[in-house]
Amino acid sequence: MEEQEKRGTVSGLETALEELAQERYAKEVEELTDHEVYFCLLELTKRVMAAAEPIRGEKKLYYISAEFLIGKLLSCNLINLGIYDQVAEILKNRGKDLARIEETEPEPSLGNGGLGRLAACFLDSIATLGLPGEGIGLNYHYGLFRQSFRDKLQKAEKNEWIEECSWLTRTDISFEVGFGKRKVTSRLYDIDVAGYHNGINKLRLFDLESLDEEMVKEGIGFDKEAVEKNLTLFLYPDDSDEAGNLLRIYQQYFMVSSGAQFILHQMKEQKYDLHKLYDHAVIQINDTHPTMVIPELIRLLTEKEGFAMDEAIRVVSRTCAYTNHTILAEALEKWPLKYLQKAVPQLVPIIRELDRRVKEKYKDPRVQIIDREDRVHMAHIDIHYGFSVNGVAAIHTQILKDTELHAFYELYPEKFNNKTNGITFRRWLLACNRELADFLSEIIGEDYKRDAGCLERLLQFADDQAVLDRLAEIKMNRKKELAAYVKEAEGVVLNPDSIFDIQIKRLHEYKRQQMTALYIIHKYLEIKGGKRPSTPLTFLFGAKAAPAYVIAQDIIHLILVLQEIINKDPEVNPYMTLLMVENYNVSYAEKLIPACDISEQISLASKEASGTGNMKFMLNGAVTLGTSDGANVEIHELVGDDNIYIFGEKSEEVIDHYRKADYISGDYYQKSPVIRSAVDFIVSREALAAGHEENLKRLYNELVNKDWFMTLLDLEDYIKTKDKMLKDYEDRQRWKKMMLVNIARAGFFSSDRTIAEYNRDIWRLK
Ligand code: 26V
Repeated sequence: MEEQEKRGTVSGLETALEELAQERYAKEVEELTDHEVYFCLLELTKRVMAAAEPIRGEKKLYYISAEFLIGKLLSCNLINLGIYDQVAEILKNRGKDLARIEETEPEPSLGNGGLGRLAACFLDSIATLGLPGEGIGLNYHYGLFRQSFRDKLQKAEKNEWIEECSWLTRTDISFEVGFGKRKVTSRLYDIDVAGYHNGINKLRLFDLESLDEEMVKEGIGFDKEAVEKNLTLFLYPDDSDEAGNLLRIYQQYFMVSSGAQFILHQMKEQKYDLHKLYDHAVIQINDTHPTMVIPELIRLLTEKEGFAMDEAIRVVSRTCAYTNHTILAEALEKWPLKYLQKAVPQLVPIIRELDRRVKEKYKDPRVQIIDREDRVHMAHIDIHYGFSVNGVAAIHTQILKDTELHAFYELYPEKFNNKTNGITFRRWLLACNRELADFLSEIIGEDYKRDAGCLERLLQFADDQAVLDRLAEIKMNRKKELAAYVKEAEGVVLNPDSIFDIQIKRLHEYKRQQMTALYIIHKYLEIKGGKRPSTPLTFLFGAKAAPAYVIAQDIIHLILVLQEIINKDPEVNPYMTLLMVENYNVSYAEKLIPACDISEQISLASKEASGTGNMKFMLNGAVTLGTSDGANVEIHELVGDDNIYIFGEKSEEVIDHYRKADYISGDYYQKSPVIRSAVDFIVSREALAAGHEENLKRLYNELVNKDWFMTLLDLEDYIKTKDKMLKDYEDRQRWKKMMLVNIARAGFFSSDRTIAEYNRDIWRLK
């Protein structure tokens, strides 16, 4: 700590910065461009972290995940190291603005959405709690694609994020990874993870030594067969064909084989007995993508360490734990055995042996690893050969136990547990809404930064006019800042006096962005008919869609068509604005969330395992409009009926509809004139004039004839509930109180709480 304080002195940092400016650019700090200052600060921060104490312990967690959506790192690292204010001050004295400098940092896009961002929040909390834990993943050079809109359609391009200076540090650790007869080399790169006023852990990212960036030609296209050159180019390449599927298996094996070898290497370095691996290592398997770590560890122990099969299985089973993040059937990985045979033939005998043992013990076909069609159910490997299975919100874990994984729950009730997700308050409050964080410190003290439960102290001020007004003022400031940014980035003017209604998340039918679009059409038709909202409305979307997901592309198209129609219409645009921001990512979320009034969390009940955006919005004083799904259920319990807007069918009813196959969207369409006119607008003359017939008709047909995620089922209730919410917004006093209660009750969703629970129930690190 003393050391940290010394490093933190203004003069120490100032001298170091001056020296770096000279070393790298032979310039004074004042003369540097913002991007050059960023490079100097990056180097400075890396040095501070390299000099700090690593977190140590007798037992270490390995959080293995195909995604770590870490976001920009500069400001969060400075905050966690306790030197943000000093650095900002030094820069200010030299005419530099830290916020502008942060803008020049490229964002690594090493994740798709919630699952990857959760892994990043967890790394922050693990280090903050002083627990020895490392992330293990892949260093994708182009990560998830960069999104742009052309002709009102999504275009995907590569996202180049690795610059000459980056947070990555190349190590001299490398491993051989074999795919049958082919062999490649994996190289380890590290990124330091600083805990909040605590020690340092590491994120370990493996990279393909023989990667060929030149392979990427148009957009995100590349030769999928050339595994020796392409493995760490992109995150989750398009898996709509066999080559894409095989590539995912290659990628996953590359990650787990490197990870397993690395873990055993670390254990041996410490001279630990591998027969007691579970006393020194716990491996948390983040969804099924890293499942092959189980057979791979068994292979390494039997082939290289002289273990008998029984013993290897016993040791590995006591070391690995599995987190389930979805019940969507199409997202549960099942690899055809013949693909595994082609990509990783060395694992097939082990997987067959694991399956044989299951079949010997249990006759129920639902729990077998290899099914009758010779598909390998990855989650089943995790459940049989891991010691813990957890869901990510109370309702999600309950559904796993009652339905999706019921047969497993009957076999192993003791393995099942819930760990409701959380978010790191460092990024999602201290960094993205400093003014709110400072105001909270002023009235309730700083304790909430270490113990998020202390936010409840805010409740004492529920009737304090000055506090309520100040919360509203801070919200207004964020809305103005967002409006300024959006004007610059997208060329669209937002009115900060309007209600900001925001839906930001991956595009998927189950999340039902199409339902918000139908509401917007409904409002548009009302305004055209002369019924104007008393407060103007701003609808903001951010969403990337998987390139091969056709209906998701159509939904984006519809939103962009509506955007043009609405924003161009002088009869409508004083009352309503619509914008889908380009390339929604973590950095954009950090601007959008603090500016939000209405947080849209409207997934079909039972389908969203947890959601974590819902927590970020709540923490920043937005009010949730949501279904009884995922963590919304727990938000509802915490804030009470008066401070949230819940609508729609409950999960039991939805699950029942699926079981009976009795939902017919056409009936809802026929029955309700409100629904019909909103849906019909999709293929109206106006919409077709602005958009493409093929996309719009396909979407229309999907909604009327299929609607697998039951949009029309909940649409009327959604309209009714949202209209009530808009009316309540007019009662400014009431709304400000709702903001306050939401912030005050958000403490439960700190990922520090989640990680403390993982440690208490699963990892037992100390
Ligand atoms: C994956 C796929 C793959 C292809 C087909 C469609 C599809 C749909 C969903 C997924 C999700 C995979 C797992 C995942 O990202 N789950 C998310 O995990 C978050 C962190 O626990 C949680 O908050 C989200 O509710 C959950 O969707």
